[in-house]
Amino acid sequence: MDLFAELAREPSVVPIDDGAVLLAAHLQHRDRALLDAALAVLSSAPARHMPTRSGGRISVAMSNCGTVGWVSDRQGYRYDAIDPDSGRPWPAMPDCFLSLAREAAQIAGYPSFEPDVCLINRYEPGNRLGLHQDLDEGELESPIVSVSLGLGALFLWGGKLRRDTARRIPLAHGDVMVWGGSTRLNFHGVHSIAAGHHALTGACRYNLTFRHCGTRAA
Ligand SMILES: O=C(O)CCC(=O)C(=O)O
Ligand SMILES: [Mn+2]
Repeated sequence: MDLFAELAREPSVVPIDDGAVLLAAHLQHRDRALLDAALAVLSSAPARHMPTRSGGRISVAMSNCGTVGWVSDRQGYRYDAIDPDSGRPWPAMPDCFLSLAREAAQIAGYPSFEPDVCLINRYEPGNRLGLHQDLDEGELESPIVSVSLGLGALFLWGGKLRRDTARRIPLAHGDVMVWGGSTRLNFHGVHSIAAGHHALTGACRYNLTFRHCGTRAA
């Protein structure tokens, strides 16, 4: 799909589940500024394949901005105010990230969302994210706001239990998924990314996942 075809997509709000909506084609002309801001963050805190407790590496390359960042290592998952690769605080959250996340949450019915962390995921073809719950945050009242840039993806939207059948929801450049309330802890994931080229991002997909972590950082 070329850039002009994508810009021609009409924004729409698609109900997905109780508390979960897809803001399709929501970014419109803001995509380049968001991508530039993400790349600026990554130039000071490069995306990396974080180690896992079991000794492997996460398939998706990740980094963060905000007052804390989500990290994985041999000790497990947690939020930390310091980037373990640099020993420095994570880069500040860019203003255009904050305003977009607040706006998307508001449209989805979460008017007081104040993200303090944005996890930046960089997917290359073949990268995937297995079914998981976002449950490392200090409070679970706030929603998750998840922005897609670049190559398309099949988002797996599961249920309360890992074994629940997951729907496959196609996500395109400019789409924003928001979930919270009674589905805040639903299992979700991303199917292996297909090869392709995107006019703005080349052969990759970026995902910005905004969360409110609160006081649980180490
Ligand atoms: O890449 C996505 O669309 C989802 C990312 C996600 O679920 C996460 O980072 O926890
Ligand atoms: Mn997640």
